Amino acid sequence: SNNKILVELDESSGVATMKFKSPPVNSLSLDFLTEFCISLEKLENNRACRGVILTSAIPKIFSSGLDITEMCGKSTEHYAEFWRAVQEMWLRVYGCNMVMIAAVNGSSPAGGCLIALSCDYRIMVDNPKFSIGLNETQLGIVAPFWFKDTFVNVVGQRIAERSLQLGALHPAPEALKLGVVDELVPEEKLQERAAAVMAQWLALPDHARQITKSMMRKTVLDRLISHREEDIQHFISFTSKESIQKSLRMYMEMLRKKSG
Ligand code: CO8
Repeated sequence: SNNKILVELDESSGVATMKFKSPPVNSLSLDFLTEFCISLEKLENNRACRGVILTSAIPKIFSSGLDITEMCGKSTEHYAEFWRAVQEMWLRVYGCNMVMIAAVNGSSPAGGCLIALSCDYRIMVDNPKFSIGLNETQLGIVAPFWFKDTFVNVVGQRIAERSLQLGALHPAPEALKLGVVDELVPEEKLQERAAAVMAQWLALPDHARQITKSMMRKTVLDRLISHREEDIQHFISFTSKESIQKSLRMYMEMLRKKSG
């Protein structure tokens, strides 16, 4: 069903909000990713829209990252289709001409963190119960090079190197200290603050800001664009390994036990 992402465009300010609403945890399933890309593309093609705020309609969770069930016990064709959709999501957000602001109102592991890192600015709710980070190693998997590149471009080599190896999920105050997010605000101030930051960014002439953004991000975008098929093949062979399947199953089991 086409209702995992609620889109609202305020034509007077030129600002759209995309709210993730895919219970229970906004995991990035193939359906979610497909709808996300279509929604973003529509906004890109709408001249009335100049900026997008990404946030969640689900309390306490921004996004739980890639839907692990899409990576478990599926066919090679399915893995290829899924991974292409993950790549597409990143290429669209990281390469987006519009101003993208993440209003992170809950936990944001792995793929959820990647979405936030791909925006121009991150505001997170000031609650130490919410954490954000690329925790792939904790699942026994490896963050792809373009996840790593995006992370390095936000926090720098040293912090990324340590955080990625440890698969660290940083509670909001620590995420601020490390530069994973740009600021923390009380939950009830989040939308207002996101709108205020957006207004600052939109005060610049679009063309100069867009060319500058593209100049900063082009190398990293091109690295995936020119190795896209290889990256898909790599994902398929990695994910198909029995040892990786076992790690993912054990991790899902651990999540179920924790909640049950
Ligand atoms: N995918 C699928 N199902 C999930 C996911 C997920 N990512 N996360 C949670 N769920 C399921 C749980 O299994 C649970 O199911 P059930 O109700 O059947 O038990 C349900 O959602 C609710 O989860 P919780 O009870 O855990 O909900 P909480 O509110 O207690 O916690 C969290 C929410 C914090 C989001 C928690 O669920 C969590 O930590 N989830 C795991 C997040 C995670 O580690 N994601 C990593 C995904 S991997 C990724 O994004 C990048 C992979 C790159 C691949 C590279 C390969 C080459």
